[in-house]
Amino acid sequence: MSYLKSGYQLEKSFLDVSEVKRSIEKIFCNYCKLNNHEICDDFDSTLIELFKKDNDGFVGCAKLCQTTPELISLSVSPAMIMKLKELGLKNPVVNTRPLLSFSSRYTAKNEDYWKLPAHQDWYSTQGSLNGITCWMPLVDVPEELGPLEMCSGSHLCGPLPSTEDFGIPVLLTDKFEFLSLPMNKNDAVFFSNFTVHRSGNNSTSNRIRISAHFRFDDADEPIFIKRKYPKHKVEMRASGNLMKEFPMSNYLEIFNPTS
Ligand SMILES: O=C(O)CCC(=O)C(=O)O
Ligand SMILES: [Fe+2]
Repeated sequence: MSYLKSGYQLEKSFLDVSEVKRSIEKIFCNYCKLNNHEICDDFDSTLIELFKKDNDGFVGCAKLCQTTPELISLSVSPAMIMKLKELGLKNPVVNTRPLLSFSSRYTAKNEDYWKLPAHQDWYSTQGSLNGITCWMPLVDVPEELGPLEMCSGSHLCGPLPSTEDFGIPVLLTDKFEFLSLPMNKNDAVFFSNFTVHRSGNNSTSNRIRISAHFRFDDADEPIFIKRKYPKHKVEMRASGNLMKEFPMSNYLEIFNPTS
């Protein structure tokens, strides 16, 4: 079925994500080494242990992983831009910087962090009406890892009533049929901001479903232009000093390395 009819399109072997995965492993492993945290035989266990023992460290690493050149360059790669144009964005622009999700109940404080209920991305983007999300797993996602679940044709309903947390009321979701979409690393699924989707259930006890999410608008979409290109997501700077006891006396050492 075409993208316009189903509201999503799966692309097998779309882009190589191995460099992104490596950049993530490097950030977490360097952090663990420097802080004497255990590095386990497999990466997922290292993350689960870090989450348990040093939650702030886990969150810091996870956020930093979203800023690597490897990830950002995927989001603006020629193949990505070409695909967005093919799917109808005349003049693709980035809605939000790339996001990474580490989905597992063992690396989340509550369910909203790893298992999103049915929603449309529109409520978190609110850019152009033809806005598109590209979702790419960085690991193979078979059924037991909780693939993304999509509702074919749901984008044609337009914006549905939304609850505060961007979910849509259960009554409405009952009308939709969710289709589980197992994927492999390097695959990508592109979907309309109005396509209803939700997270599947990662039922494994020791595996993390790592995925990258890219969101785009179309600068040439006439209503987006008429709405004066509103920006929904605003990043705020925390006020004041982040660390009160920051050892400023060590500041010069970085310019005078001894090793
Ligand atoms: O990764 C998932 O399971 C869903 C993520 C999602 O839909 C979102 O961030 O909007
Ligand atoms: Fe979503």
